[in-house]
Amino acid sequence: MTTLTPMARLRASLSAPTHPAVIVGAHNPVTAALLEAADFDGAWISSLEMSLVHGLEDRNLLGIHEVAESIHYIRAASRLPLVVDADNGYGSVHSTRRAVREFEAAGASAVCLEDSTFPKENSFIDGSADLLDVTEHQRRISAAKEAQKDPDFLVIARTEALIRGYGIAEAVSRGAAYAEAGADLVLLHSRVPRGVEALQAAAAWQGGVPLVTVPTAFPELPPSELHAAGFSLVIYANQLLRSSVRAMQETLDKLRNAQSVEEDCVPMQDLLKLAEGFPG
Ligand code: SPV
Ligand code: MG
Repeated sequence: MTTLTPMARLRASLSAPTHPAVIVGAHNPVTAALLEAADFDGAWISSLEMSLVHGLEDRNLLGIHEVAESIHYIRAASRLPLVVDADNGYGSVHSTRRAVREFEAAGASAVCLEDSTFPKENSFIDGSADLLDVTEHQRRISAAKEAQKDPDFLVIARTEALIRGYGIAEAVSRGAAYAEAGADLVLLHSRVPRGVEALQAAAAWQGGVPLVTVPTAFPELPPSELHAAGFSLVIYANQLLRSSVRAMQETLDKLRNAQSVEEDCVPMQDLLKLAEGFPG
């Protein structure tokens, strides 16, 4: 059994020579326990997934305390490294600082901070959210680094420059500015199909810190290929919620038609076994 802390494990998994660290969105303790059993490198606590399971849109509506409480329950059920999507730091340097303190205390191993204005919008919505001034996001990144307690805690700086149509040069220069401000990793988020833009941005990257990608729009590129293109961390942000919604819809259709769904369900014993790993 490993004796490394979740934070140290995450750091170690980022420097594997031939493959990236791969983490997956976990929106509750059950999904985190499944990820741990399946031997992933960590869980992504996604703002989209967490907003949806709280019955909210992904628009900065979740509060710091609500996210911290969710981290607390997930941490109690799992030793996985937890990378928390902290949106834009909830709107200010002060709220960023508080979020990092609360999230680390609740069990987070890393936070991701994006340069969107408040209120943010999900990256797959063509809305009115724009980019923060570079210097303001640099101040939030620095504040996050100052607020962390454990030296192994990681701060990922994310730019929405590609998402909002500002182009590769702007994304790369923003990423470099955030690395200068202290970010441990940089995420140049893109939703252009086949990873065309993400791969070009990675090829242009000279910011000196490792790159992160969220391949929602280019799922056909396997982690090995993304690693070869320069990405050290790959985040499958929402696949477990999306696949479980599909499974629930299919089960509901069958129940509505009085068909058996037993073959589609894990046995009751599997649920009870999962619960054995949770705090008593
Ligand atoms: C999330 O999972 O909340 C993310 C990734 O931030 S995205 O949905 O692409 O914005
Ligand atoms: Mg998000």
